[in-house]
Parts: sequence; structure tokens; C-alpha cells
Amino acid sequence: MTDHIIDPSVVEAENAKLSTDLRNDYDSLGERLDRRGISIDAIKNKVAAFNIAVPSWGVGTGGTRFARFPGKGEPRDIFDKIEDCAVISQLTQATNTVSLHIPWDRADPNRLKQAASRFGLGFDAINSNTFADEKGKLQSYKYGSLSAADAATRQQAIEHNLECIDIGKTIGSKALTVWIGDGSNFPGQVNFARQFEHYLDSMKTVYSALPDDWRIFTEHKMYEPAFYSTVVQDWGTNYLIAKELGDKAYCLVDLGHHAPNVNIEMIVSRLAQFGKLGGFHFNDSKYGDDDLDAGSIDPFRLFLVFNELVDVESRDADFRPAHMLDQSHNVTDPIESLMLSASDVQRSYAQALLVNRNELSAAQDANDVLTAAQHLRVAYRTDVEPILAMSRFEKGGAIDLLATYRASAYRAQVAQIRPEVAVGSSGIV
Ligand code: PSV
Ligand code: MN
Ligand code: MN
Repeated sequence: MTDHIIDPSVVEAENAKLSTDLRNDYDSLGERLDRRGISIDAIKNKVAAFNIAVPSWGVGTGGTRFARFPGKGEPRDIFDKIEDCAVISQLTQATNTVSLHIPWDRADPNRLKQAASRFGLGFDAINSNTFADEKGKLQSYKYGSLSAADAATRQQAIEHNLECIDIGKTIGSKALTVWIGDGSNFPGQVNFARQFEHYLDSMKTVYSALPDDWRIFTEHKMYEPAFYSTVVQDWGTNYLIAKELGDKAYCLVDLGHHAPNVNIEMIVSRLAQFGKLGGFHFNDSKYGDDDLDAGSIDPFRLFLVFNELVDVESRDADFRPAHMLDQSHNVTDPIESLMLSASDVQRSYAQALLVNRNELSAAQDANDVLTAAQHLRVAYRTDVEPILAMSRFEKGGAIDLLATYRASAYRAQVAQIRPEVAVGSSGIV
């Protein structure tokens, strides 16, 4: 039996207000799609099977290096975070896994597993953190971790990743995600080749400890926290890493980790074509690694990413990239943002499923440029909300995510038992 945090009667009452309209909207969209030769139920079933992981760190209020403005009822620890994730999962019916970050979420792994399974949640990839120092550890990552010049520091970073694998084994994760902040701030500070060599050597040791059915994901990022050079700075380096490490190594694409205007969907296609696309950290950005809500700035780009994914999926039934949200909520209730983002990611998937791939391919082969472009536009402009809402409704989720969450008064309730965090304190809970 799965425990529900939000009383199901609240969800039912909110859904009752909207279910007749939803049925009408769904049927009318179904008719229109039918004319395009598309079965709405087939799309809905695919959407219903879609899952996106929620990062444990996403449910705490974020901050910038200037300030943090804590919200009420913020999670105090990983167990509160799991409860917040359970709310997101209950209402969206699209996020039944949580991604942990160690050491932020360090706790008895068996308790973690129990706490999650109570709400029907599992654990996605486990994330190591060697971009910040940990209390009690002898070496500092100030000058790098897995790529550091100092052997003892590299060893400590390796051991941290091995510990993450061990924790992951107990809680049921099947992948380790490694993102490092290593790089340099001054020309001449490091020898690029030597630093990368150190990184590869360290990663080979981590890789050799992976269980057979695990994958390792490396995440590239153009800059920050290092501002002159970064060790894993782009998808090319990331691809090299995955190739060097072996079959269990894949590249992760975080949408915010590229220069503005980079054609991310093409990177997605390249990595997938050569069997090295592991998955995503979804978020949106205007300038850099802004970590804004997925779909909030450039929903067309998100659609184009999914257009590539569906293209691969249509040729390879075993293609299963790992989807996760990775965003920072500075001015919104994180639960609200994460619910809407999960739904926006699903929306892009549903829209991409509407593309007539045979006709698109024919137009491409005939160099009929505008017909090809039009296929994408028609799909993107289709309002698929009734499909998303119907999928949620049928699975026991909320037709209107925001209204239902607000009607539940969850945040006000947890604010009674979770003490207010001091203004200006660290964004990391
Ligand atoms: C780095 O910017 C990143 O995207 C990595 O995924 C980290 O693990 C995550 O943010 C949390 O800091
Ligand atoms: Mn990320
Ligand atoms: Mn990031």
C-alpha cells in the first residue's frame, strides 16, 4: 500500500470540478488528431509511462551567491525532502524517482529506502559531490578533486565516489552521476593535458567499481565554478571520457551547461547516434547555468530536444535515457515549480510524439524545406494539455496541479512543524 501525503479526497474534489471539461477537451483533441492519423490514446499511454526524476536538492529553496530568501516550511533533512518529492509524485504521477546527492543526503541507506518506498518512490542516479569540501575530510577540493595535482586529494575524491556506489547499491540506484567543478581560474594555472590525464585515471578507478548493471554518467559544463578553464567543459570532452571509460559510461546533457545559442538538440543527436547519450538534467536558461524552470524560457528548444529523442526512440525500442530535473527555485515554492516543470517536460515529449516522422523524412529527402519545418511547427503548436491532464487524472493525480496543491495547504501544514530557516543562510539544505 502506498501512503499518500495529500489526502486523496482533496485531489478528488478538485478533479471533480474539472473532469467534464477535461473529457470534452480530450475528445475534441482526439478528433483533431484522428484527422492527422494519430491515436490520442496511444500518445496518452506513452505520456503515462514517462518518468522524470526529482533531485533531492531541488525541493529546498535555492539561492544565488548574493542571497537566499528561504520559504516557509522548507525541508529540514532528506526525509522531509522525500516527503516533498512524494507530493510531487502523487499530483503529477510522473516523478516516481528521487536522485540523491551525497554528502548532502547522507543517512542510513536502509532508512532512506524505507522512507521512499512508503510513498512508492524509488531512487534514480546517485550524485557524488567533490565540488565542495566536506567537514571531517582531510583534503580540500579548492584546487580540484578527481583531477587534482595532489594524489591524496584525488584518492579522497575517488573514495567518495566509491562510497556513493555503495550507498546506491543499498537504495536501488542503477547509476552514478559525476559532475566536477575542477578547472582553473588563470591561464598557466594548470597543464590541461596533465589535469585531464589525472581525471581519466581517477575515473577509471571509479568505473572499475561499478556493478555490472550500473551506468556512470559524466556531466559536462562550460564554466563555473572555475572561470578560465573547466576539465569536463563540453560534449566533445564528455564523449571522449565515455569512450575512454567503456560501455557503462554515458554522457549526461544538462540544458544549462552550454554557451548561449548552442544547438543542444544537435548535441543530443550526435551523442545518441554514437550510443553515448545517457540522459538529461532538465532546466532552462537565458544566460548561463541559470537553473530556471524547465520550459519557462525556451519551450521550443525543449521540444526540439524531444524531437531528437523521439526520433531515436522510433528506431531503437531499448533507448532509455535517464530524465531528471536539475533546477534552482529562488522565488517560487519548489514543489510548484517542480510539478510544472515535470509537466512541461512531458508536454515536449507529447508534442514530439505528434511529429509525422515518415512525412518529415520524405520532405527532408526531397529538400522540401518548408514542409519539413512545418511538420515540427504543427506538432509544437498543438495544445497537448488535455493529454497530460487525462494521463494524470487516470492515474490518480491532479488535473490542475497548482490549484490542487494549493487547495491541499501542504506548505502551510509543514510550515507548522518545520522551523523557519534564518534569512541569508546557505541554499543547501
Ligand atoms: C552543476 O551545475 C549541476 O548541474 C550538477 O548537476 C550538480 O550535481 C548540480 O548542479 C547540483 O549542484
Ligand atoms: Mn546538472
Ligand atoms: Mn548545473
